[in-house]
Amino acid sequence: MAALMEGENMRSSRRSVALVSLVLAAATVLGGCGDGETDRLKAEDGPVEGGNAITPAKLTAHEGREVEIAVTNTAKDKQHGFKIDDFEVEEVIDQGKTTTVKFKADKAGTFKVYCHLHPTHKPAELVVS
Ligand SMILES: [Cu+2]
Repeated sequence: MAALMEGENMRSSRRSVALVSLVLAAATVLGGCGDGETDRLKAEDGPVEGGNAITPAKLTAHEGREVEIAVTNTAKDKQHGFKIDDFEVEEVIDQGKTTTVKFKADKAGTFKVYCHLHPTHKPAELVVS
């Protein structure tokens, strides 16, 4: 019985060592590349006064960075889309849910951010500079 338990402890401590090495290796890789910065943004997609809109109307990001936009569909009754052609972003978000889209802002400019499900849904713009 004692021997069994000892064996179990050995195994779990070896597993911890392996886990720590893995975390250290990951930290080294991530810390090693200088352009690993991420712009984290939030947007809402759904009903506003007079219709539907993606807000804020202007989202900004830095050229060359990874971008994460947490998009919340604020509608109670239907799905909305979130699309940015230039960065191949296309999502359909269920009502009340938040989806995080990720892409690399690898070019500068002003890009249309829109709902591809509803043509009258007011778009926003993404400015990368
Ligand atoms: Cu929509």
